[in-house]
Amino acid sequence: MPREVDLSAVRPYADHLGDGLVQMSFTLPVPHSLAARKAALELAASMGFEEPEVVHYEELTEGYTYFVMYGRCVRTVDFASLQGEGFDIEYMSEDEIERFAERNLGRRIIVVGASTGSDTHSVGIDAMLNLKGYHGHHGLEGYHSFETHNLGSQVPNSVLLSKAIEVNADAILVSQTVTQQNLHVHNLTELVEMVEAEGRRHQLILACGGPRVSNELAKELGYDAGFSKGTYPHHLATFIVRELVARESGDRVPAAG
Ligand code: B12
Repeated sequence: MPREVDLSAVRPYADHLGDGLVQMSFTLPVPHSLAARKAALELAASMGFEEPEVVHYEELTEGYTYFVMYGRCVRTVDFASLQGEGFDIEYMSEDEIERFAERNLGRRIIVVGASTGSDTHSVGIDAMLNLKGYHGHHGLEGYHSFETHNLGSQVPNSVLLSKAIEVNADAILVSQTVTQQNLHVHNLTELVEMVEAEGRRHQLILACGGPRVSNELAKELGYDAGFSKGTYPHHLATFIVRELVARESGDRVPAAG
């Protein structure tokens, strides 16, 4: 019989429940040496890990050492208090999305997407929109219920918005990867301001994504939803079809996480 988990005091699991064992890896900008190994052990201890252990370390490049370590985490988190907060959404499968859209909208959903501003990272938006998709889940281009326009990377917000207006889009999708000097916040905010200035905010779904974008940040900046690492196209598609149907029927649905 598996032991019952105390959900009010959860800690990492490795060999047995509650052992707190964590594997971690990092690089220190110091030459590969015994002193480097000692430094990694001290650092892990000061992070709060008990019984830290270096299981592997090697020179990454001259003057840099890469470590793989184990440590015992003695802290816990109260998972019970985080449940029932509406964090988790039940996503539909691709087939379910197609049927839901067909039944409730009966038309194709037009989406326009890009990686905006000076950001050249296109893999995120391609993962969402292009046929080849991501991890075996093809992008919205492969859905019958979606018409997609992927403008690529380094797209000015003005160009993205013009395209959305030209094709009468239902949703604008933005990807932001570079966060240095809060560039993502600047780009994302500029687009919302432009959409609002054009008086189009109420007729467009605005969604953004990227490794450092969260649903909370997106909402703060005036978007309907934000998506981060681990997002698959059907997560985005579920959000869009539900949101559109809710808007068209005058109801509200919970936003995606
Ligand atoms: C590939 C890559 C590049 C390629 C990009 C090629 C391309 N065509 O995209 C090249 C070599 C061009 C590049 C350039 C640069 N890069 Co780069 N790059 C990467 C790298 C290795 C992988 C990024 C990636 O493709 N991830 C895979 C995709 C699938 O993940 P993702 O973007 O997170 O997308 C997922 C989610 O976030 C979400 N998502 C993303 N967008 C969207 C949008 C919507 C609407 C939705 C719903 C979901 C969603 O869904 C996706 C799937 O789950 C990362 C490091 C890393 N390992 O992550 C650095 C990294 C992103 N790059 C970085 C940097 C700094 C740069 C440069 C500035 C370097 C330089 N000094 O020149 C330049 C960028 C210049 C510019 N003007 O933008 C930094 C960013 C640091 C930061 N936080 O600001 C990183 C983190 C590397 C690092 N550790 O320093 N890079």
